[in-house]
Amino acid sequence: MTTEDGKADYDVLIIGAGIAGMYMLHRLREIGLTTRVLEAGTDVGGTWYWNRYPGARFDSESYSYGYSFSKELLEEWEWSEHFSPQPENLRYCNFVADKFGLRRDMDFNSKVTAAHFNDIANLWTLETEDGKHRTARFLITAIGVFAKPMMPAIDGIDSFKGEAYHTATWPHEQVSFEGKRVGVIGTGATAVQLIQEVAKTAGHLTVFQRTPNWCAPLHNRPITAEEQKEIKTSYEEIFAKCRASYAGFMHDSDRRRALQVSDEERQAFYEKLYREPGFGIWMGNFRDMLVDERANTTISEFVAGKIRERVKDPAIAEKLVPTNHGFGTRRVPMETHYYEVYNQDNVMLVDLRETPITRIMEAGIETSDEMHEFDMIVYATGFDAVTGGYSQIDIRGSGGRTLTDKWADGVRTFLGLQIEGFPNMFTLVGPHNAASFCNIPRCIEQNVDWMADLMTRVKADELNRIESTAEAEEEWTEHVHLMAQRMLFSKTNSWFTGINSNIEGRDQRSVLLYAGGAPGYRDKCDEVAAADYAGMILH
Ligand code: NA7
Repeated sequence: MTTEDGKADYDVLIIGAGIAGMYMLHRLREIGLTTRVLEAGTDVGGTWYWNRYPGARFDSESYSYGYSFSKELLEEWEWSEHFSPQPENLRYCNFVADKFGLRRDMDFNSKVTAAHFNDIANLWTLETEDGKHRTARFLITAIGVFAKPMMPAIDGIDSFKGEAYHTATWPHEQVSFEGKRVGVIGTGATAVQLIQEVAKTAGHLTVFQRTPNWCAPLHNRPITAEEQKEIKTSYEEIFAKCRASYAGFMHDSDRRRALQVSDEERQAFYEKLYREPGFGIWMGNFRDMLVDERANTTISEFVAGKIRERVKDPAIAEKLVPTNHGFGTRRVPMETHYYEVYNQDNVMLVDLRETPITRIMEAGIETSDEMHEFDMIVYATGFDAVTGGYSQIDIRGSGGRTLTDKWADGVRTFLGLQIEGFPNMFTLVGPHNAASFCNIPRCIEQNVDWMADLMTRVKADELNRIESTAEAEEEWTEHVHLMAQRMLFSKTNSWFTGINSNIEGRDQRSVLLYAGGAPGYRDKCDEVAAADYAGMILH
């Protein structure tokens, strides 16, 4: 593993100490590769480190979310709720880091600003914000899909004099809403979790909604002692179920088509799904629900009915019913009494389609018809999702070509794990990777295990350079596009399709996610490995 001009600092540098970076480090250590993780935060946890806003929790069953690789870990750790809250999730990440001694190979407060590949020496040089440089033969990004929070592009945003927070950079100290006038911008999965909490204690809460989403009940509850025992003995089945499912969840689609059954049967099935915990209503629904518009309309109408039942004021209920997309074609926010919040006297819904925000001022938010004064504004405005984490690092591959330039006309990858022209760089949970649309840890483990096999080969054969061919990239990218085309989500605007109103030029849909399902994706990765990494050149 030496280079022409000496030895690289490490065999592998990993960016990110979240679920993916932690497990990748663990596997590379086992292989005996020197590895360093660079993390912008002050500790491990990734998503669960940054997104500390009240209400943040899993939408996956807790026991289907944790790592599966260590029997001992599964035995030792106990989740307290079926859908665990952020503080516990972060404790879990810390528990794993302690158990496997991960921190000794991690540098915190080390935000990577640049990563340049040297074609002659075949190594990557990474620069961090503090000006330090580190080199490695291989670079593995483990930055997730939500690495770059987005503030809304609204005039006067810096002039507000009260407290202001973005949900993804939430303070480590307790934030109190008690008696305050709070404004929340956004109604995505994050906002829905947060709003339920703020409404409990705020003096007054104003929600600024631009696009209503189809939310579904989470039905969270504590795990009883009996259930705990049951969970411990059924981990194998739980993970097998996730492994067989389209997106790594404990829910997989029903084999029937929506219109194949009678109206009564369909209605009864929807009622059952609505009563059940978790993503069943999204991932365990009729098989054609996310691909056939007629099937999709039936579930949309059902959920619209539920919203109208739950929200007392019919005018407010109508504002909360989505009109421009069908159920499940954007990320389904999971909720606990979310709709009932709008029955409270201290909560007001502002529909930005009727009265858009004109600017933010010292005292609050001005819309086209009113000035709303606040003590606190919370921006639940999401992320520059999927690719944003890459664009904020100056990544240059072979011949100094930037990744921004490479992806200027659209994302292209091989398996969502490598990019032609960027040798020795691998993207865990990258765009076009099944992990970007998955119960993420399940797909992370697949990504990492596959990488670990490749790195075992690197070590055994003393490989210096691995790159994907342009043909392999072309073929995979075409396949990803084909898979996306059949899904209804590709016809709607959301982070799934790369739309972001806060970034100039991001008003055209693109294909970022792999919609072919996790099992098919795993098979394809295994095929590539079995064919001696067909599509990649190993030197
Ligand atoms: P999302 O799902 O991207 O939601 C962002 C929300 O913020 C959404 O309601 C947006 O409305 C709204 N938004 C964004 N910019 C503005 C401006 N400028 N004005 C008004 N409203 C705005 O992000 P989340 O954090 O909720 O969820 C991201 C993922 O994290 C989620 O899918 C989970 O997988 C975990 P819009 O819909 O664009 O009209």
